[in-house]
Amino acid sequence: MRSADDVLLLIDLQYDFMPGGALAVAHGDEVVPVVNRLAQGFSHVVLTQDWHPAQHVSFAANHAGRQPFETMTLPYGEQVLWPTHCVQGSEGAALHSGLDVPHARAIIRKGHHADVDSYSAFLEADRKTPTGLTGYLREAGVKRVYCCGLATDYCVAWSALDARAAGFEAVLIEDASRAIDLNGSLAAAWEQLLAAGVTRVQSAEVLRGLS
Ligand code: VGL
Ligand code: ZN
Repeated sequence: MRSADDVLLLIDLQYDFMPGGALAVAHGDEVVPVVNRLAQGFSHVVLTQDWHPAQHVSFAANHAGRQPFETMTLPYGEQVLWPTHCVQGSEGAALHSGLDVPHARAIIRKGHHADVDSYSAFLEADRKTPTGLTGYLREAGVKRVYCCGLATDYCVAWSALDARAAGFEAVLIEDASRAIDLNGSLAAAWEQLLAAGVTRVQSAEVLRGLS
């Protein structure tokens, strides 16, 4: 079992990011058994849920004439316009029923402000509004955050980068994550992650206690 210094952060394991979902990540469902195994080794597990109001600014459908996967400039910067996904309370926003993490302590819902997106579990896309996760983890004595889930190049990467920025050690478990990979976003994300000091590991190393 991992020490109380460590948390496993399971990101956005929701139906809309699974094959057949509104914003499907290829092979996204393959991570479910992997994260279930990982979770057995952590006493502290936290989940996130992407959790948007129907009128959310990141939805292409809310911008006349715009298509999914185009980008648009918003007051806080560039925003990819996504298919409508993870609408609060919808089936697509529900966590995958194959997740086996009954001991998870908290679920952080993010992207709930209609006018700001939040890929990160720590800080919204305006780069100013905290979700509260930093304070929660600090109070719980966490030093190291193991990140995995969906999608590697968006919510997992941004969360790992913000974990580092908040002063935690950050580890991204590559094979417990899958990417969207839009216009080279996966390679760009890894470049940023490694430059920021995020450690790239495989689940087998974590399970063997080597990482
Ligand atoms: C995500 C795009 C939009 C993610 C969430 O979970 O990576 N990506 N909303
Ligand atoms: Zn979203």
